[in-house]
Order: sequence, then structure tokens, then C-alpha cells
Amino acid sequence: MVTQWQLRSAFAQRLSDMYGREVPAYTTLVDVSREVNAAVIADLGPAAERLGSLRRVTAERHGAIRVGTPAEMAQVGRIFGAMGMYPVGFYDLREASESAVPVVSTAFRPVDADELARNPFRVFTSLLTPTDRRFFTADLQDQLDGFLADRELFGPELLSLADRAEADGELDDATAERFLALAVEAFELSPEPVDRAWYETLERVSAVAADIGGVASTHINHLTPRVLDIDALYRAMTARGIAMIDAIQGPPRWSGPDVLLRQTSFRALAEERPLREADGSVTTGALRVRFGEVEARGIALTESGRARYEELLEATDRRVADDPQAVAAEVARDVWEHGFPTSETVLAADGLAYFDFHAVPTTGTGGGTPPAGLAAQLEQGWVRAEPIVYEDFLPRSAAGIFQSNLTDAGTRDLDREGAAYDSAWMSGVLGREVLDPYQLYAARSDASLAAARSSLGLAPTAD
Ligand code: OOG
Ligand code: NI
Repeated sequence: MVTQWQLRSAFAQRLSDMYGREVPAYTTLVDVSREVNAAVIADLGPAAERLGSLRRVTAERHGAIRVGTPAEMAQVGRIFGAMGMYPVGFYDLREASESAVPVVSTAFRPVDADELARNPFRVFTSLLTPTDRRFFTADLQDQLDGFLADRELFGPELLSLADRAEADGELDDATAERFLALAVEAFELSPEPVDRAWYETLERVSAVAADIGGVASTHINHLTPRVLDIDALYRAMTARGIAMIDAIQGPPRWSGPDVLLRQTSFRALAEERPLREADGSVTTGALRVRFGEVEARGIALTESGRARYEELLEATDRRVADDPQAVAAEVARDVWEHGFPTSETVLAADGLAYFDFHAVPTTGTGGGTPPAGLAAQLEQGWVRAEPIVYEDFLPRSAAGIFQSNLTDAGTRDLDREGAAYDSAWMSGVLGREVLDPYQLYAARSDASLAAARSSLGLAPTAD
């Protein structure tokens, strides 16, 4: 039998093999990531694995896919449900982007600590927002609705196998093989000709809209390996002649703990695609939509830690705006060195980041009793804090990644009212609750603290 986590892990591996065949630069990225990770481990030893074992980090990927309708989104939910991946977080990229990015998104991922440790594969999944009149006229929406209603991204056999895997928690070997083959195929680039006039109509609104609604199938947009030193990776890729986007998104490189997520990408490559012309003939064109991205993950921040992160982003923006000579990464580093705690202990004691807590009872032999507060327990060594990795995404970085790969800003009519979409709406679309990432991290951290306190003979919560 093949369990859900084995399906997830096999799917991530096969998707990676497929994507490497489709986009050879991805393979370069994976090779360079491996080299960088090996070098970091050789340099730092076990400390390099503080945010995940080398085995986990080497296998770790996130994918990005984009769909057009609520019905397609619900089907994606079933396919990932088969692999033990649940929708977590709601991202509104319409607001976060300067270019026209008319989508709202969630990420499917495992949620339990042991499932994450087995394989943390996650997929950032975006849904087009055709009812948003800032981007789409009623007329264009009608045309889009018609086009999307006629296509089938996921066949009935794939969906019924997905439902079975979700209900039973596993599939027999032959059925698992069939499920995986169909699932990978659903995300391959289709050889079907793209209707040039229709694609270009949507492209005038947004290249993302054209990529989603201008073609009859979906495809994996990018697949992202995780790296332990993203600055080293950036330099190594540049040295190999691959043009990277200007910046690394997210927190700067600095002397304190790695938090949240740092990401960078190489620009979308021109890929040959068959185009159907107005006269019905098929020509070969080139579309630039798929790119390569890499990420480095840090510690998950609590809501107050995240608020501090947003403040530092804004402070950096202000200083960069005031001083045209300033180098953004250097300004950011300076802002962080002054504005963010430089040790994990302070992050834990001040409730700015999430940790798994463990009791260290031997500290108490000699007759002492543990002090009341977490800060003192950590300082005196009664409790040890292990960082919880950030498993999610950042809307501003995601918007930056989308944007840096668009050659055209698209069009947007800001005088019109935007359509309201939120997490509850997305839950309704999926027929599955979109989970709140903060609640997931907090539940895990709180449970570990209660257990640690109890083994120290303390009440489960302080106060
Ligand atoms: C998704 C962009 C967001 C990330 O890593 O933040 C993303 C897309 O291009 O479809 O993948
Ligand atoms: Ni991504």
C-alpha cells in the first residue's frame, strides 16, 4: 500500500523529473542548490540542520499552479487532499502587486509536524478573479467564462482516484501508480496550439490572466528547491550566466536568526509553443511564463513578530526612497541590525517567533525549582527552544516574484470597484476550510510548552 505521504513524496519527485525535462535551467538550479547545501553543511556542521535535516531540505520543493474557475480550484483541493495537503493561508495578490496580477491564492501543504518532516511539499495555488471589474469588463468575463467552461483540466479518473486516496488514506501499488501518472500529466505543458488572438486579448489585461485563461490546460509554473545559503546560490547562478532577478525578496542577509522566507528567481525563459492564427494555421511562437525560483526558509514569526517584520520593510522602503544612492539590501541590513532581535532566545522570550519547547529536567538537580517565566526558564536552561520552520509564503514577495517576471504591467482601471474575495470565500469554493497559519504554529508551540512545563512539575500554562 502507498500512504498519503508516500504519494506526496512520489508526486513531488516525479513532478521534479518532469519539470527538469521541460525546463532544463531548473535542473541547473537544483544542482547548484545541492552544491550550496553541501558546502554549508561542510562549513557549519550540525548547526546547518537547525531548520530542517539535510534529507528534508534536499527533497523539499514548492510548486506554483494557477487555475481559472472555482470548480477547477475545488478539484485541485481534491487532488492535493489525496496527498495529505490542506489549504493554508489566503493571499490577495491583487492588492500586493503593482502590475496587474488578478488572482487570489492559497497554499496546499501538510500541517502536522511529523507529516512536514516526512515531506513538506507545498503548492502555491492561484485562482483568477474575472469578476473584478478593475481588470475584466463584463464582456471579457463572459468570454472567459465561456472559454473556461469548455475545458477540462483534471479528468474523472484522476479525481475519483484522488477521492479514494483521501477517504482511505492510501492506495494499493497499482492504483497509486495510475494516480501519480495522471496527476503529473495534468501539470505538463500541453502541446495543444494556443489561440493567439484570445491569448493576446487577455495579455493586454494581464500576462497572468493570459497564462491561466488563454490556454486549454494548466501547467506547473515553477518548482522551487530550498537552499541553505541563498546569497551563495544567487552568486553561483549568476556566475553560470543565468540572469537572476534584481533582488532577493524577504528579509535581508544579516547577522541575526533566519526568519520567514527569502526567495529569488531567474527570469521566465522563452519557450516554444504552437500558436493558432486567425486563419486557422498553426505557427510556432515563444511564450515567457515559466521561471525558476529558489528559497531559503527561516523561523515562523508570530503575529507580533510579523508586524515587526512589516515595520522594518516599510522603514527600509522609506530610507531607500529618501536616498537614491542607497543600496536596498544594505539599508535593509542596517534597519534589521537595529530593529530586530539578534538571538533566538529573545525571539522566544518576547513571543515574536514560534518554537517547540523541551524540558531539560537535569538542570534542576541540586534542589532548585524552575522559575515561573519562560524567559528565565530559557536563560537558566530549564527549557530548550527549537525553532519552528516557516512553512508558508509572503504576499509581498509572491507579488514581487510574479511581477519581476512580467514584461508588461497590464492594465487596471482603479476607478472601478474591486470584487471582494477572502479566506471564507475560498473555503466555500474548496469545500474545505482554509486554515489559518498562525493557529497551526501556535497550537504546535503551545502544546510543546504545556508538555515541557508538565515535565518540570509546573501547571500547563504560566499565570
Ligand atoms: C506564484 C507566485 C508566488 C511564491 O513563491 O511566492 C510564489 C505564481 O507565479 O503562480 O510561488
Ligand atoms: Ni514560488
